[in-house]
Amino acid sequence: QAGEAVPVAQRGSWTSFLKAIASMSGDLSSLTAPPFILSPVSLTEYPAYWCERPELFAAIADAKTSEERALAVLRWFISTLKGQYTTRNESVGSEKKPLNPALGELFYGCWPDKDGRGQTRLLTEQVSHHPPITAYVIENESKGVKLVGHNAQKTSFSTGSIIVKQIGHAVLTVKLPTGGEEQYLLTLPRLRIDGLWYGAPYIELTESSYIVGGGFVGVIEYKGKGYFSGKSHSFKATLTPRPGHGGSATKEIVVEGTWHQNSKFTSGGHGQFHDVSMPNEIVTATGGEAGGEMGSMETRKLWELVAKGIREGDFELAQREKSRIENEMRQRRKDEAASGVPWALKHFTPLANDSVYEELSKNTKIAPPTEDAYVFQENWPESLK
Ligand code: HCR
Repeated sequence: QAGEAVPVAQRGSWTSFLKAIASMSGDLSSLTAPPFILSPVSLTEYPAYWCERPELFAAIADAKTSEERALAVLRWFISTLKGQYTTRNESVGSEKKPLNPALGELFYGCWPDKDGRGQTRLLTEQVSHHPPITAYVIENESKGVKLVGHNAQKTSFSTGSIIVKQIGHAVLTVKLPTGGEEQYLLTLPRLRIDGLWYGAPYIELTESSYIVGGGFVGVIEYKGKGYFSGKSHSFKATLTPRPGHGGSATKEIVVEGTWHQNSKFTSGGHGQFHDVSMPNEIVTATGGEAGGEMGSMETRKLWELVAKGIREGDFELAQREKSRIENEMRQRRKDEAASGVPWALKHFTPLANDSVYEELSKNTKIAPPTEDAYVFQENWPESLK
């Protein structure tokens, strides 16, 4: 019998959903899940989690030395994790299954200027439907800080948990006050989704992710309850100087703590390192059409009625609208195949190999040696210029 968090009428379909997950691996985005676990938000909105502390993103540009900059990059990165991996639990009680984006789905938004930090803008495009791949760019132009990345997920099932391997990476480019720029390669942690049987899924991060650049190799190790500090959401980040790769630092820096709360230096520095007890700042969605209107492929327009159905508990409406959108997309793909003209992406150009990834991951434990990239075409909509 499935757990208490599952509405009685949906326990059968929850058990079937879990059995379907257990017997497949790869992409579970297209599996039909029971209504109680559906999120009204599409995965194309998730890149906004990278910038819910826009002042920390801007602060990367204000660092004076490469060591300060590497610490600012790490601080911003660690401070995004609470939003990326625990906000759904806090706001709606558990992790939910996001809407599976359509090819070409778009999301635009910004965090307006405040206290001289400058405006940060966000643009997301679903660059593949099968497998789902989301590409994004986040930029604070006035500060000269820009993040370009993409991500996909490969899921498997192990001893009652869903294991999510994140595929993809991001490159952060920072303009230096002295001219020139520094680039950082960011890889993504592995996720374990627990609490499935009870119908209250939650995430723990596992293994390691990397931040390489500015003369440092940063390794972030993630552990749950019973490791380092014995607490959930624990991490230990080590920044090791990389001679010959820029920067003059010689000492190793270590910070430890819990990524959804705070951390402190345990070597190479003193005091508190990060603290995310202050509320985060959610993105202001902006239409990408003339006058800031939303076009038909913009996520909140495309899924408007599905989201309304899920939010208001009208699952018939949600299901009917979801089927309508999926049928329209299927028809679009058939028409493209018949005409020989494939879907044209609006903002990104796919590239089979990323030279920045290849260069920065050399002589580290980052694998594989190369990855795809999605190159941003620098075509921000008028509303975000
Ligand atoms: C794994 C996940 C889809 C992917 C989501 C990602 C990895 C997307 C990129 C963001 O930067 C961070 C992020 C956060 C989410 O926690 C993660 C989702 C959690 C659940 C969802 C599965 C596809 C849905 C599984 C269904 C469960 C809830 C039963």
